[in-house]
Amino acid sequence: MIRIIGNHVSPYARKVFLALDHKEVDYEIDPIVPFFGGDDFTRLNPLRRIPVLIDGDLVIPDSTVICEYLDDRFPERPLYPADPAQRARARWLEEFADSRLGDVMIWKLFFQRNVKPRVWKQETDEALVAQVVAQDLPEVMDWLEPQAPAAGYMFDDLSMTDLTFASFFRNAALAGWSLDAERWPRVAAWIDHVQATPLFARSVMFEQIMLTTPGREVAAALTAGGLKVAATSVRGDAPRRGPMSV
Ligand SMILES: N[C@@H](CCC(=O)N[C@@H](CS)C(=O)NCC(=O)O)C(=O)O
Repeated sequence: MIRIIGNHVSPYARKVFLALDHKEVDYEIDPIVPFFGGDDFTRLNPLRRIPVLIDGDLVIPDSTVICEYLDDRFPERPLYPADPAQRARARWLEEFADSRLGDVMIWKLFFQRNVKPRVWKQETDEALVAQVVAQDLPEVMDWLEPQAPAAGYMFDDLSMTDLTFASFFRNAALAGWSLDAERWPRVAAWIDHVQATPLFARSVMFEQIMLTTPGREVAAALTAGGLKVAATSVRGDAPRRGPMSV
């Protein structure tokens, strides 16, 4: 069975869970927090980042590479448009989200507000957060607003573009940022539409379990929620920074 190393708080791992759930593919999860991965985690992904997919002998890190693999391996209910031009645009938008929204919403905002105090027991740099909210986020949003669909999904059907952006905006919300629907109405309506799907709501349920359950009870809580949790884990003990950690 396919195994995913990662948990539903990560926007990158969430993308993969959403893709698997949309395609109704059976999988199990090793819900580690990446900083707590042990040596086996480093062997599987030298970048020490989640998600990592294991499918038999195949080990693949990186959310977009994984999602493209899943679309190739399970072509039912495709998550990338068939038309070449739309497909290229879907890939570009996903890359923009992974790198630029990742930079602003995850490495700056979510890291400062959530990861730093929780994992590293350090204070949030509020000056940096203020600069992100005043400058970086509006720049990103101003570019994104005319790209967003007038209604519904980005393309004819639900795609990785929708799931990816909804996933990053979820983390920005967890970090306390709320999207101004008057200033960026198209993006607001688009993200609301995707986040309101039962598919997305289910991922938020598991995210909340991760955020509110003591570590030793997480596996039981995720199982009770309907996930298959792997019998073994690449979890280690003390947290450590990876080669690309901020
Ligand atoms: N490009 C990667 C990025 C994955 C990523 O950065 N994951 C974060 C969690 S949100 C992580 O594992 N961080 C660990 C670290 O920074 O050391 C992907 O798309 O999967």
